[in-house]
Amino acid sequence: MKNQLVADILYQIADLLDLKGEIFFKTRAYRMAAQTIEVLDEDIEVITKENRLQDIPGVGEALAKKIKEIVETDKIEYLEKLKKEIPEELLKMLNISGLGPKRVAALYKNLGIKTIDELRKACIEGKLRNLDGFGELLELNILRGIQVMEQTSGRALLHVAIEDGENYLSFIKKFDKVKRASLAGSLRRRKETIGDIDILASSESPDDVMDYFVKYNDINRVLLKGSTKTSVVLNDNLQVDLRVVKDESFGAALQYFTGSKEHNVKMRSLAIKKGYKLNEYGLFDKQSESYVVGKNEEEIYKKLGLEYIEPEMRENRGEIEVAANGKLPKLISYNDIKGDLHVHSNWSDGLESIESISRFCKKIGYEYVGISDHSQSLKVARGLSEERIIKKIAEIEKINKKISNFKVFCGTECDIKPDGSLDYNNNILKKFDFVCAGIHLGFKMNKTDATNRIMKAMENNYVNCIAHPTCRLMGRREPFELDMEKIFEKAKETNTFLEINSFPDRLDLNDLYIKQAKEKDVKFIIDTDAHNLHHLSFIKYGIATARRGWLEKKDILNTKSINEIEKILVK
Ligand code: DGT
Ligand code: CA
Ligand code: CA
Repeated sequence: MKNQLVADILYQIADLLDLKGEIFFKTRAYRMAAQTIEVLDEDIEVITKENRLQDIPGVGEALAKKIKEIVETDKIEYLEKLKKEIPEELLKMLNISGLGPKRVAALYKNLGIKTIDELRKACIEGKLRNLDGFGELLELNILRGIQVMEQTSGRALLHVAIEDGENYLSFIKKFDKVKRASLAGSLRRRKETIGDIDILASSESPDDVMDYFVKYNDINRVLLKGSTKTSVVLNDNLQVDLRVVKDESFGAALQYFTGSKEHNVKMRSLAIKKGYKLNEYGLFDKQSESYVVGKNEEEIYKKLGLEYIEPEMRENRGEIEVAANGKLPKLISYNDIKGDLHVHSNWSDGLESIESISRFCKKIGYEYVGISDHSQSLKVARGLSEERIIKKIAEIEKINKKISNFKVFCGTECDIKPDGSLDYNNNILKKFDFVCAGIHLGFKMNKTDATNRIMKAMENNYVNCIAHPTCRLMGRREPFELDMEKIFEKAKETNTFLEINSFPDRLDLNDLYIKQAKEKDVKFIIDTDAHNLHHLSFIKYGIATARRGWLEKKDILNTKSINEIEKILVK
C-alpha cells in the first residue's frame, strides 16, 4: 500500500507551498486530499490502476495526475522542484516542533531568519515574542524543538538500524574465516536511536575478513579500510564500524565496543581497584601484565566480582553497584509476551479483520489478543460509535467460538478529552473487556493541566491502562511536559497499567521513565499499537525498552497466561 507515501508527499507539497506563501485554497487542496488518502480503506495503487482517482473527494484532474506519478515512481518531480526553490535550512526548520510553514515564512519575512542558528539566537534574545502569532511560550517551545531535532538528527531509529545491522551480520557470519561475530555498540544495547552500527568479529585472518566485508552489496562508500577497523556507509546513509580481533580477545572487545562509554569507565576503574587492567584485548594482571581472561564477556564480569550484566542495562545507571551485590533483576526475555493488547482492526483505522489478526497472533504463539480500536471522536481514524461497538462485540464472540485455544478481548483505545473526561460514558466503557485511555488531540497544554488530564482519566474505574503516556513521536513531536512522579503515584494508587508502546518512533514510556515507575511499583503492558500484521513484530522494541528500564516478567501484565489475565481484566 502506498497510501501513506502519497499522503506524506502531498503534506510536504502543502507545507512548501505555504512556505512560499501560496494562496490558501491551493494548499488546502493538497492537505485535504492527504487527509482523505491517509485513512482510505482502499489501496491507492488499485484506484490508480482503475483510473478512479478523481472519485476521491477533493481530487481533481491535476491532483490525480500528481498522485499517479507518486504511485508509479514513488516520488514526484513537482516536489523536487519546490525544494530547489527554497533554501535548505528553511526546509529543515519545518521539522522543528512548534514551527509550521506559515511561521517559518513569517520569521523569514519579518526577521530575516534563514538558518537554525539564527533562529536559536533570536529565541534566546526574545525577538520572536512581539511578532504577530508568536509569544514567550512559543519561543521556549521552539528552543526545545531545536534541541529535540538536534538530538535525533543524524541518528537512526532502532528498528531501521537493527534491520541493517542484522542483515550485515548474517552476511559476515557466512564467511568461513570468521570465527565469532556480534553486533556491538548502542545497537546491541538496543538504545532507541543509533548513531552508527558497530559490528565485531574474531578471526585469525583479519585482512581476508576485511576484504570480504567491503564486498557487502548494500554499501554506498568505504570510509576507511584497515586490518583492525573498517568503516563504511550504507545506501541509506547509516555508518557501520567493523572491527576484527583475535578470538581470545573477543569477549573483552565485545564488552568494550558494546559500551556504553560510561559503563566502561566504571568497569575499568573497578578493575584497577581489584588489581587488574581492563581493555579491549582482555583483563590483565596489573603487576605482571599477564592475560587473565577475555574470551567471553561472562568471565570478565565474574572475575570482577559482578553478576553478568545484560547489554541493555549497560548505561551506568547503577547496574554495576547492583551487580556487585548480586541483586540484578532477572530481565523479561524476548519471548515472554503472551499476547498483544493494543491492536487496531479494520473496524477503525487498522488494515486487517479481527479474524485474520487473531489467526495470525495464534500462529506466532500468542494465547490472546486485545483489539483496541479508536473511540468515537476520532473521526479521521474511524472511531467506533456505540452502535458499532455492540456489533463488534458480537463479531468477537463469534470469532472466539471459531478459534480454539485462543482468546480475543474487546478493548478500546479511548480518547482522553482535554478536561480529563473520556470519549465514552461509563455505560459504554463497561461493555469492553478492558479500556486503554490515551491522548490523541489537543496537545498544547501546560504541565499542570496535562498532568491533571491524565490523572483524572486514571481515576475512572473502567480505565485499565494509559496508552503512550507522553505522546512523543521521536523527531516529530516532543513528549508532553508532565509531572511524571505524580503520574506514577496515581498509576500505583489506582492500579492503572502504563503502556510501553513498541511502535519504533514512540517507545513510550521510555527506558528512564520505566525505571522510575518501577521504583514506585507501577505495573506495565507492552504492546505494539499495530495497524497491520507486520507491526505486530515491533513488540521486540518494546521489550528491549522494558529491559533497558530493568523490568522483570512479573512487572508486565501481558506476560501472564490467559487464565490469570482474564481474572485481572474482565470484571
Ligand atoms: P552511538 O553510535 O552514538 O549510538 O553510540 P555507541 O555507544 O554505539 O558509541 P560508538 O559507536 O561511538 O562507540 C561504540 C562503543 O565503543 C561505545 O559504546 C563504547 C566504546 N567506546 C568508543 N569510544 C570510547 C572511548 O573513548 N572510551 C571508552 N571507554 N569506550 C569507548
Ligand atoms: Ca555506535
Ligand atoms: Ca561506532
